[in-house]
Amino acid sequence: MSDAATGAGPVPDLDDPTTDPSDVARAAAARIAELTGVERHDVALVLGSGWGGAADLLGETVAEVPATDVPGFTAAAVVGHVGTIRSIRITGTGKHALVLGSRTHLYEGRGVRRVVHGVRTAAATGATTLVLTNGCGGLNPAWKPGTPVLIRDHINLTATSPLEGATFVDLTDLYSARLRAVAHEVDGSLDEGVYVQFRGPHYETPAEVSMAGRIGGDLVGMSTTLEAIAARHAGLEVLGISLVTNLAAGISAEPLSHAEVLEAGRAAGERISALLADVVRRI
Ligand code: 8IG
Repeated sequence: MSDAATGAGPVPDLDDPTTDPSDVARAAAARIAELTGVERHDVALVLGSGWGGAADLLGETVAEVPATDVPGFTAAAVVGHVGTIRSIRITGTGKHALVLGSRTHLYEGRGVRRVVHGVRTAAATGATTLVLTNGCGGLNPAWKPGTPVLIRDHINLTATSPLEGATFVDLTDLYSARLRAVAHEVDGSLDEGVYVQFRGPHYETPAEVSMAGRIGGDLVGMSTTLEAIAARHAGLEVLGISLVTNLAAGISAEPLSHAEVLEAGRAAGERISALLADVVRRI
């Protein structure tokens, strides 16, 4: 086993093309085990815009570490995103959740490996389930800001992949039907939708939103699809939940603002926190 795989010795550089990103993920997982005292995690959650407080009801926080203390992670770049990694003992199950409070977005220009490093690290900590959350724009005018929507499938418009070389991964059932059923048991009123990832960081034009709808999309955002692909490659079962924080451009007459996004997250906080906690306890 290499030094990286045991957590001893120098960690290879994620940006070096000769580095295997899973070696860095293993080093990160070893460091998380060391810093949290939790040998193995069962489920991992990535908290996106509006979801920052949603892990608080999951259980008791065992440890919280700055993401920058863990190999391969970089500081959070977006206001409203939390740059910590938390280990939580899930109430009533004895399982452990790894909560990634920040994500690297493709639009930051740090490369796809950084975008999916958290997901690969989660898999290396032992997690078998991944919950991806995000804030996004909605195409359905019935989805008022603050509406959570389950991701049924995605369309990746980033023109890139987290997988390198001839890595042919089947994405037929990427967003687990089993986990969506669990979410429906918790809240029978949840709608489902197809999430379309654009690169960003600009929001879409109304014409692009119209296109997203015509090709089968219901939600538009700047994250999640690359992470979901990396998760499937790593063998994780994936649940995706979007918080519609704004109507997508052109769906409403109002212009989009990041302040609106943060406010919708605050207003929906209680409902989505309870939803997330109830779903995770049943996973
Ligand atoms: I929050 O309307 C949030 N993120 N692409 N479009 C895109 N990303 C988003 C949006 C949106 N709202």
